[in-house]
Amino acid sequence: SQLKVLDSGKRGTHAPDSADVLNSKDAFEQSFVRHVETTLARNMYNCDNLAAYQAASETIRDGLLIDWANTQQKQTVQDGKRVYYLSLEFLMGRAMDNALINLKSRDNTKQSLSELGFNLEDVLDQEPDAALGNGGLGRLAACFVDSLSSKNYSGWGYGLNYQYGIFKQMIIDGYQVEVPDYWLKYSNPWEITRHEIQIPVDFYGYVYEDHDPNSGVAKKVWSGGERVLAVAVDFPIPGYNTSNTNNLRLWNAKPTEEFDFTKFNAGDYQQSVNSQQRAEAITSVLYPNDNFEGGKELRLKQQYFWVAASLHDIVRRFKKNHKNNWNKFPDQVAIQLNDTHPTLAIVELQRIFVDLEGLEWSKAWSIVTKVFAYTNHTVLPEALEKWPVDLLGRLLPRHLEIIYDINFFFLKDVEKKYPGDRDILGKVSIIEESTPKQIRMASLAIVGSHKVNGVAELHSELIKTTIFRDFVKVFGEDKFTNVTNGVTPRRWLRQANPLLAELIAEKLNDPHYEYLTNLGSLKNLEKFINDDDFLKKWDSIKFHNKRRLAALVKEEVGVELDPTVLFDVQVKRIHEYKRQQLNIFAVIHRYLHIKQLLAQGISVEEIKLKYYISKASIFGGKAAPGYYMAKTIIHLINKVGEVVNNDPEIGNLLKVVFIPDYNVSRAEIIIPASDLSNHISTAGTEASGTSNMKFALNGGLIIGTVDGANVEITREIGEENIFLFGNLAESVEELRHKHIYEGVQIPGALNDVFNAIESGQFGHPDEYRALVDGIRHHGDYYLVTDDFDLFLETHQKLEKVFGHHGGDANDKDHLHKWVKKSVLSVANMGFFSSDRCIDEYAENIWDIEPTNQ
Ligand code: T68
Repeated sequence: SQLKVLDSGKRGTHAPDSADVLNSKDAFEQSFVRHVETTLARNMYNCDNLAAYQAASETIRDGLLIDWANTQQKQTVQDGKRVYYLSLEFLMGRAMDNALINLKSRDNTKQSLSELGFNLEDVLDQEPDAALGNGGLGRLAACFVDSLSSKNYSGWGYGLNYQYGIFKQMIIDGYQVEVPDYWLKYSNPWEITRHEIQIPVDFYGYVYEDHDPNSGVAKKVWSGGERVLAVAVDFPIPGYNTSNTNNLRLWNAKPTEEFDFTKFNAGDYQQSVNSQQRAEAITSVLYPNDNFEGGKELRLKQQYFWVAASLHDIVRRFKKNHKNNWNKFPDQVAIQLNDTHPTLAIVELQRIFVDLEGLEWSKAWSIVTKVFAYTNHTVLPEALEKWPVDLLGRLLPRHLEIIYDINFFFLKDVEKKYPGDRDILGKVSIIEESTPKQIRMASLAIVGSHKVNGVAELHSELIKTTIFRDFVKVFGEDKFTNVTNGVTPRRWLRQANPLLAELIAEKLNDPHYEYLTNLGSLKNLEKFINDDDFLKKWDSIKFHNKRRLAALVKEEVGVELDPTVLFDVQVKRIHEYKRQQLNIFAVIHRYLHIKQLLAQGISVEEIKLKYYISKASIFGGKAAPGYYMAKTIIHLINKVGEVVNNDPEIGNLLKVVFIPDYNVSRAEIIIPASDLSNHISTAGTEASGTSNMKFALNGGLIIGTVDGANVEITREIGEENIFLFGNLAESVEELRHKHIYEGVQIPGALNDVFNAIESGQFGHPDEYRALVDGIRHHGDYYLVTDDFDLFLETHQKLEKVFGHHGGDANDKDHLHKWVKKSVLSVANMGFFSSDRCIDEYAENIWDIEPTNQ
């Protein structure tokens, strides 16, 4: 059928109108063939799936670029306020299916490709993930740009175009092995390099004072020592059901043409080229730490490079329309800081105003603080950014002076409010008087912003009473607010779970899927809660999705999962605070108990009826390469899997798998297939969590602690539809204290688990020494012992609800207990759309309104 195109005279005709490629099969096919022949320089006879992906995405991109250009023009003419979302991570995943869905071009493309002899799913599967992020924070940024476009806001993302995204994870002998992710192996059809947009960024050097020859006024001049160019690379972000197409601008670092002639003339050609080569290193690799700060110089260089380029771009754009009418700047520009990573933007804008534009300090500062707002994503002390003063002073000497000045004026105000209170001055100072002295980036971000927000209610309350307590005293409560996270239903429902999205559209009588931008309408699903036919359909979609996941597991892990058993999932970055160890310890306990029952002569059938339903425990997630304890947890999960899965007595009663290389496209398969997912962080440690929302939106139930957004999910869907357990955040401090002063009490069930681990059942016990001893002898900081029995009890309870339906869709008990909870969850998840979230930012923080379309 590939020949059909060649026969039907589609070659050699003039280029089709780019907009038509989205809606007309003829136009798509013509463009596709043209891209195969010209862009790829291949021909239709040797066009494989990869080439088909490339030609198809070039074709879709052509369609996309028209909307993109029109949007940029319209926004420039309307000249309204724009928000800039500064994030060091954008975890976009694949672009093609998302573009097809948002542009409503999926059917046309599927049919066209089929006529050309290709299967859309296979073609989509060729695309590498754009994995320029670690976890929740990076994926949140990706959901936000989708919502900004879909809700017709004028909003750009700014970030870095890493050549290497988060590493690929392989599991070898049960250990994590990191492989570089060179995602740009083939040219990336979704990025447009703007060679004409090049912004010089300086590092190092020194500061001197210059005097205006006329006025004699002193002025600071920074003479940089190393110059790198920031080259813009743009990614169009299509909105759903709208032509509004915003821009995501990621920077590439390139050498300047400047050349070290002193070295060259001294005969050292190699050296003079070397320093130039170093430039590219700045945007070469994403730091693979989630909720941890390593304090590396190159990381600080990345931050300043990105922030300087973005701000100069923003200021340049402002000046085009408004010259130096700086009073208007806050009416035109809002900048959101995604965590403290872009905090230097505050300092850079102050420097631009004072040093380059000649504004008076306090005038400049009053503009700066109207522009910025800061989002906090963690209370974990090891994740709070601090930079040594001497490192920052060497890399950015002028910026260090400005930070000191900001701190000086700020502390003067604090002193006025709390005369003679040395204690509070030390606590809120931007400079930590430690050895070495450090700059507290969160303090700087708070002082330079007009709003500070947490990402779920509990978290936003916690930051006010713990890490930012003293700033609340200084600035008052109103500066601190909450915006509960959300996720985009386009990717996390329509794209990941097309069958469920379709059933919902049918039930809501919404053939154009308008509920995807109005997620509150899911509420109408409640009307069908007593419709057995509907419940059966609902359950059979889950079953279908479980088979899809089972096929992935078979392919990747070699283990056969029975899709009728409970799929019990925990996929997220591996971190002690997220407590994958609690989960795997409970799995070991279950295995040991089953073995004990079998040894007593109780049959598998009897165990299934009286003790445990059949289940598969499914894990996935990456550990930071330097995080030993997280890697130990991965190893234990894999070793337990080896033992359990190869135990001939166990059969489908229990399986344990670790899916390697958890990423966005794997999440799209795993999440819709979950019956139950784990969100079991130590209370008060998980700021929000966003996968909890994705699972619930796909009809999976949650077992979780009273932490992060679990609290609001419970409020929305009802406490009878979620399985909460564990100690509360308010008890954590006291329990930790007790562990230290009275010793850790190991519950009997957990002790059995530890004994089994120490007997060598899962490999040499030394492998797990740190993990077990951390609990037994080093204070059990994450309260595994306190929550272990509660976790087991909650499992007993929920497994009764799930029942033994064994995939039998006629099991009324399962249908009426579990599946109803599933439907009620989905029906009440409307609040967690990132559209709602973006509307809240727009109204309460950015003061912007949607553009006219
Ligand atoms: C996550 N943070 C929070 N950090 O842990 C999660 N950290 O609760 C929340 O839902 C999510 O942010 C969105 O708000 C992260 O993902 C990082 O990845 C990170 C990256 C670099 C440095 C520190």
